[in-house]
Amino acid sequence: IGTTVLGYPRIGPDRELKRALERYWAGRIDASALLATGRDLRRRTWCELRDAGLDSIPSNTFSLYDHVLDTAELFGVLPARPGLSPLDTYFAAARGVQDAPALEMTKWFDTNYHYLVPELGPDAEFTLAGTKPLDEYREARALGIETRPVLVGPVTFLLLSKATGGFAPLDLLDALLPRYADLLAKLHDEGVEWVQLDEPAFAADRTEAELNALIRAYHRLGKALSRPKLLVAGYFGGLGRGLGVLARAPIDALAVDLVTDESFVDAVAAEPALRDKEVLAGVVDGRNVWRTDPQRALSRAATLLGVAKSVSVSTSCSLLHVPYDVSREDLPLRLKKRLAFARQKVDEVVLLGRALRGAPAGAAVADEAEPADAHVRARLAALLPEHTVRAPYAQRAAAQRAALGLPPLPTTTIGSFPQTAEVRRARAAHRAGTLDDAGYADAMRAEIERVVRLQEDLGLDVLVHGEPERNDMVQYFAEQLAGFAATAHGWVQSYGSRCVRPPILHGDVSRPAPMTVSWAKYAQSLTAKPVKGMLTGPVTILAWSFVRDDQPLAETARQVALAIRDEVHDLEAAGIRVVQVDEPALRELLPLRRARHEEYFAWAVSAFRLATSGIADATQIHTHMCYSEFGEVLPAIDALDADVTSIEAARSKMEVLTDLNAGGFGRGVGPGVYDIHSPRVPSAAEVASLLRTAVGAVPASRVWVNPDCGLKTRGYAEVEPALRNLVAAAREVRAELR
Ligand code: THG
Ligand code: ZN
Repeated sequence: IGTTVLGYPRIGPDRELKRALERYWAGRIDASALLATGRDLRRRTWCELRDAGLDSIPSNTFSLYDHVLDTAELFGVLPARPGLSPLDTYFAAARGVQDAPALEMTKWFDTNYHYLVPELGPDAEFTLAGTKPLDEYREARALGIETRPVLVGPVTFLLLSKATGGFAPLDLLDALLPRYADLLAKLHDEGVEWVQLDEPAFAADRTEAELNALIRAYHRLGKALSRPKLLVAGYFGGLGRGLGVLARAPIDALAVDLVTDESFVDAVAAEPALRDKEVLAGVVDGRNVWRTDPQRALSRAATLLGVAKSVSVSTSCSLLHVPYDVSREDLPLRLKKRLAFARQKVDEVVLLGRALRGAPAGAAVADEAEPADAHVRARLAALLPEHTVRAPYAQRAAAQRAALGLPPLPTTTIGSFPQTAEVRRARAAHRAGTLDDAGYADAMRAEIERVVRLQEDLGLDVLVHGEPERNDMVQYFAEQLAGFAATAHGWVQSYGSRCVRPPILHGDVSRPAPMTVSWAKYAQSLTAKPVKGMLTGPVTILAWSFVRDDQPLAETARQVALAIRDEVHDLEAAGIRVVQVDEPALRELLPLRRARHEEYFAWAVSAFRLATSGIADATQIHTHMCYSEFGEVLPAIDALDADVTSIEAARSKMEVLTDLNAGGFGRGVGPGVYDIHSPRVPSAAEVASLLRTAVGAVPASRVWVNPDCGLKTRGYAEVEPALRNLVAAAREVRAELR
């Protein structure tokens, strides 16, 4: 198969796809213009990969929204929408339409990419309904480029799906496999030589039944009479027992991730059944932005020579998770020389592939490591266990009751208020240099005042400043912390047309100056009610950045935690009595293998506690979690020792409370009672009913009343009445408590 990459970014180097999608949804361009943008992006990608000298070029890695959604469409299991075109039926599943909500969205393994969760009923009927892999193969061939169609493998596809109604998705495997076989036959007839089937689900712990499904699937597909050669890719970690299964399966090649878990290379080298397989050694990290050390990568790949029929070089996973091209970035040269984005990683793969066949390898990465910050190192070295411990909760709770004087069932919001066009304009003008610092500060203060007055008028108990000055909850802090760099074009797809620009954490982290204090202090000056200071926690800052890989994550987490701790202390000194430190990504960084959980929890929890201790008992620490199922991390949430935890629960109807209780969680909790992901305004009666459930599950003295997430993406037309209803509901249930 030769040198290749497992996938490539698809949003466009200048987010061309994002723009085309959003214009199409707004009715400003038609379907043919949207599809033309997609075609153009695919052509540019294939030509680029060919010109770079890869031996095998992937296709079907493009998607108009999401590749799992594409797979559901391909096999005919999207909800039908009579009256809509196939394209709009696809988008209806992704985004919802009037009266029909979108499919659920969730994190793609431990990445910051989100996929759509296919829903399969017990009598789901798979059909080979689509032709996308075939169409894209033909499209490339018309350009004179032979490609390798990439598909989500059948077992991973089912494991990522949701079964509706008392059965496991894997029960449908035997119904699905014939359709994959049909597709393989069609591709074979078309002249396709290789197909790639992705099975990243086996980088996580899997049951006996799931491993058996993997055996069955690849026995069935491998034995198919008419098929291209099969490459199965397992990534985001070592394959555990899946390795032996795939090595023994009648497939032709296996792609392994030799980056995420370095010890996996030994398991692969010790697998005798690989001798009749081609192996793609994933030695170029597909998820991070650091240049590959050619000597280390080569020696890893070379370990497999003689073990497999042939060995070639690839990325550890799809390059979907990194930006396009570092050469466009204006960054300090010393840093830039150490970086490789997707385009550069392709060159690395080509060079390493040649070196593996005897050509001279590139020079070892000789670049200067970042100089250590002696002050940061000394502070870390001086930390003691007591720096992560606060007084017992009961003592803190009493001090906070006295200091804050809040009613029972206190009301608050998660932090951000709607970002009006005016606010965005002011931020953009400031960035562009057409609005000076003073003018910008005036605009922000005006917005903060408006938001504070509104909250007083609504009757909320703990106020926020509304965060008009922030773009993204990680980027905002990264821009102000030493040790981080920001990119100009480094967009990475988060879901559909939405992107993030993860900052690059490249050196020792410290906080040169307060980051949020002036805004919080200004907001507090406008009201007698407590204003919450709003910060992002160390785990989430790491999760949503590209992080240096030359020291343990735990060490980097402690540096970030110290910087946040400095900010917490300055907020307290400035008279802020409540500080919220958000950790929405606590679940996301949870390792895929259970054996690694304990170690993760230890450093993640201790980083949060380091950031939030050393303050007065009366200073109240809040945290907020969203975007995930929290079952597996409940013990860690408890261990954070925050005084109040607000958590996404509006859609799961307060189930999380029962879980928290079962886990012995004994502090304040704010189950979200208003689903901000929907434009619907909940009635006061509806919120009151959720609150009654909450006070039934948790002692009323510990229940807080809040929406389930920040309000940044909503409009005031919905937010104002919704918050009014939320306050009314709190008052109603409060009255019932007496
Ligand atoms: N920040 C970061 N990662 C995240 C989130 C975040 N991952 C999880 C979740 N939140 C993902 N959600 C979103 C929601 C909206 C957008 C991106 C991710 C979004 N992005 C703008 C866009 O694509 O137009 C760009 C924003 C910008 O200008 O920076 O709307 O909150 N890091
Ligand atoms: Zn949230």
